Amino acid sequence: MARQKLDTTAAEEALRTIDGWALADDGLSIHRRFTFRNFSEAFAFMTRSALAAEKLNHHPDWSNVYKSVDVTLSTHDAGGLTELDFALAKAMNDFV
Ligand code: H2B
Repeated sequence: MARQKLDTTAAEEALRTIDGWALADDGLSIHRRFTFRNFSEAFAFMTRSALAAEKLNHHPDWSNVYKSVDVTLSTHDAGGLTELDFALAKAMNDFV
């Protein structure tokens, strides 16, 4: 999958295809807060997401506090957003 940096227009277009994610002010990343019923569900989501990330060889910047998981996606090698970020965002949405 392309690790080619998307311009802002392409990123905004891709963003419309995934629920719940927002573009950072600098346009270089997307983020979403996932909130679950308890820690166990939050951690199960992280486990599934981690396996999806490994498959894509594309990894989230994230943090977990109790039942919420904050995720930021960006392609560090490209210095911004690529198709990979949107592929991982879609995969994560499917685990909710
Ligand atoms: N994850 C993210 N989010 N951005 C990257 O640029 C990236 C990655 N690069 N996971 C990958 C791994 C790269 O370092 C390896 C060598 O493919």
